[in-house]
Amino acid sequence: MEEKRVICASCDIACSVVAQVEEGRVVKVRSSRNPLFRDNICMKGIYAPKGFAHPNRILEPLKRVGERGSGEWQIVSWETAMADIGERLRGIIERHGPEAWAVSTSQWNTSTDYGLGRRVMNLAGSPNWISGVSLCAGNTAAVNRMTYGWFPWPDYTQTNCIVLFGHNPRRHSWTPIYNNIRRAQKRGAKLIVLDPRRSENAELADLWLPLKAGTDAAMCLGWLNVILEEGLHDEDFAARWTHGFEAFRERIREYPVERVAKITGVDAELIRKAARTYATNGPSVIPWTPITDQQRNSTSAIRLHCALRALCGYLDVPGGETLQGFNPNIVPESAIELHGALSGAQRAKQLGADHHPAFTYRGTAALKEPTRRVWGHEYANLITGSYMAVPPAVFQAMAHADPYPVKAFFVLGNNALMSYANMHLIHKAIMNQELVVVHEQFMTPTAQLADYILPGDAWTERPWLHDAWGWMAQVRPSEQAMQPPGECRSTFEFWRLVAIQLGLQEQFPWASIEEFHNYRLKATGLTFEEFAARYDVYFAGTEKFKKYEKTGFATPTGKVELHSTILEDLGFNPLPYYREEPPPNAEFPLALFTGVREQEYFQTGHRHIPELRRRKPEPEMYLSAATAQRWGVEQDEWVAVRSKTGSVKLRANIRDDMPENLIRVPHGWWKPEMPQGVGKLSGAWDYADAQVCPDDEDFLDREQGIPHLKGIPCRIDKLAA
Ligand SMILES: Nc1nc2c(c(=O)[nH]1)N[C@H]1C(S)=C(S)[C@@H](COP(=O)(O)OP(=O)(O)OC[C@H]3O[C@@H](n4cnc5c(=O)[nH]c(N)nc54)[C@H](O)[C@@H]3O)O[C@H]1N2
Ligand SMILES: Nc1nc2c(c(=O)[nH]1)N[C@H]1C(S)=C(S)[C@@H](COP(=O)(O)OP(=O)(O)OC[C@H]3O[C@@H](n4cnc5c(=O)[nH]c(N)nc54)[C@H](O)[C@@H]3O)O[C@H]1N2
Ligand code: SF4
Ligand SMILES: [Mo]
Repeated sequence: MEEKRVICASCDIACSVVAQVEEGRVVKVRSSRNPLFRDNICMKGIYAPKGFAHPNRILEPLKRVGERGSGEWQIVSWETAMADIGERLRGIIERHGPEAWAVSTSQWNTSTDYGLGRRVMNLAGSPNWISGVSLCAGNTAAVNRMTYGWFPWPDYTQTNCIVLFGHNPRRHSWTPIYNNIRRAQKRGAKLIVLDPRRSENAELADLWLPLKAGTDAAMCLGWLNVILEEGLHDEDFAARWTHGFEAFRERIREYPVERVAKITGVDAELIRKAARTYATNGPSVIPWTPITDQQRNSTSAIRLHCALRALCGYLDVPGGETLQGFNPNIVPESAIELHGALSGAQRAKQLGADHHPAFTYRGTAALKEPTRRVWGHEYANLITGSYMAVPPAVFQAMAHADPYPVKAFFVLGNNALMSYANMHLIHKAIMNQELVVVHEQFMTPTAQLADYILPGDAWTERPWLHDAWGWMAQVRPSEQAMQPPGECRSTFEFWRLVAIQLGLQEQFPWASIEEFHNYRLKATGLTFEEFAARYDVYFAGTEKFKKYEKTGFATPTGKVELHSTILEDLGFNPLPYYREEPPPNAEFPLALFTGVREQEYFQTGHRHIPELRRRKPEPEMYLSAATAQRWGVEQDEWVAVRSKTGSVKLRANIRDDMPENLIRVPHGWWKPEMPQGVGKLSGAWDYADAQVCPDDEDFLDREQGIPHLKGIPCRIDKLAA
């Protein structure tokens, strides 16, 4: 038996693990013996080889032969598929301009396409790239950059206090973060959890603040009110290193604790106690949380997290939150992407940038010079969350040619139909395309609507360099453990072939993925093979703390922008604020949130793996006993949860961790065993939460245009037997 050191990509947290190989196939995945990674593995990683060897795996390129979504496919070669795709894409670009080509990718691609997709799009002239990272980490990275020029990583090893805004890592959900938190607690670090539900982490916390869903920004305003009024902040830092402190303080005065208690539903004294603990028991950390990525006050909430870190003196100090910069010995994805190649005229066409610019080219333009000054590159695309188009605007253009037509849609490692808000619009958008290309491992509901499905390889089947999402200055190698089955090929290969079709070979000079990795590692003097043999993890030797004392922050003012000059220039409120919820509504008196990730699956994936599916066969809504009683819902009864945009069928699970009038809707359910094709989509029309998530302006964050998934008005309807 042979062993290979690989990086798991069965979720997006990227554990370093070991693959055991017999007769050219991975038979088992176990945890690494390196003490840094030893405890990091979950059931999804363990069952990954079964998932990849499953008969549902797509092994050959498929060309649609019937109507779109008819489920009639013909097997073709990669060469035939790519020639036809190339010809049709060139035609669409000729007729409608390169902006008529949109691409949607996911977290997977932050680790597996290395920025090559953006490179090809930028060279071809399309600014319309979207991704799940607009709802998860990427947008937080972009808003952090707007405030202090980089996205910090918490120093779990030395922190004294961890604050989780909703975020709830468990043994089988983002295991490395779960382990980091538990180790810190064992050392004596305090844990503060803000969650409407008594979550697993709330159970283990020193303080639990059961706030109303969607009110995180208001809570932060309350904390800052306590901290500034009681003088618990770092005055020296505020004076020397922040821009707009006095105006910010005035804004904070508008949110006395009593007002915040009313908005959030949390006792005023508990709010004070938590704020004091954060400010005086430091260094404290607020690890990035997807919860505030998915709210209509997202930009304010994220900026308030930034302000808390900065004003309490926790930025770039041991035990606080570190601004690590680029690893100087590897070519960063931000440089591979060649954003400079996209003309000003094409940038200006980026969809959504006029109304919701925060993470678009327009919103990030003012960071170019400061980023070069401080971090040595003009573009810093951390977690690929900057320079994106706005998803709802892209779907609008695809469905209604508004403001111009988008006619080609490429989807890589992403179940786009189900992974944004308003599935009805996304469905219409996809049906209205001339060319839909999906690079996938499985016949997802999105793939069922494609013209071409190209079979993707898996993380055990390719050599890979993980650059920590550009977030930390570390690089980890992942060895290829086996050959991909059938005709499965990597995203690298996909983009190489697209580049050839668009006549861009010169700017895509790498014939193989190894050559490309060697190019990225050149400054280390090692080839990928040598690098992988030598390192489990490679840290860059940059200065560790308070680098800003030498360079300033990478913002237009060189300071932490509590008052954002960027937002001001874009015509938005430069100070954080709280936008009140719409008043309760007689038709939809309950609220729902999507989330509480399933420990057995990653997002919309993995339901085909029997060992995992047995553990959680059906999509479950959670509700409290009192809410169930009021709505006449029995345990295990199937009901419809309806919002103004649609409804989903779910099995009721009455739980004592749920507060009243709040419903949990699970994300991403479809059943691979159910009938495929238009109108059915393997149960996506029954279960997919994207149907109940609205995307009208009331439910979009103003600055970013991302949808509100935490606190959507809804009701419960009985299902006919
Ligand atoms: N409505 C709604 N939308 C959401 C969310 C929500 O709660 N509700 N959550 C948001 C969040 S937090 C996230 S992270 C995103 C996640 O959105 P995505 O990143 O799109 O995640 P998945 O749903 O897992 O879809 C990934 C797809 O890639 C395929 N795949 C896996 N590995 C590979 C590979 O190596 N190569 C290729 N070619 N394909 C691969 C899988 O089979 C799967 O179909 O969704 C966001 N969107
Ligand atoms: N096994 C497994 N692990 C995963 C994933 C998976 O699909 N499966 N997905 C991964 C991904 S991409 C992500 S983004 C993370 C997400 O993982 P988490 O960050 O843990 O998010 P959730 O599990 O969706 O919800 C966490 C908590 O948020 C609370 N909550 C709901 N609404 C609000 C609100 O408005 N404010 C606050 N403060 N809390 C609220 C819920 O009650 C819940 O307890 O999980 C990752 N880990
Ligand atoms: S938490 Fe599980 S699925 Fe995610 S990377 Fe680690 S082993 Fe893989
Ligand atoms: Mo996520």
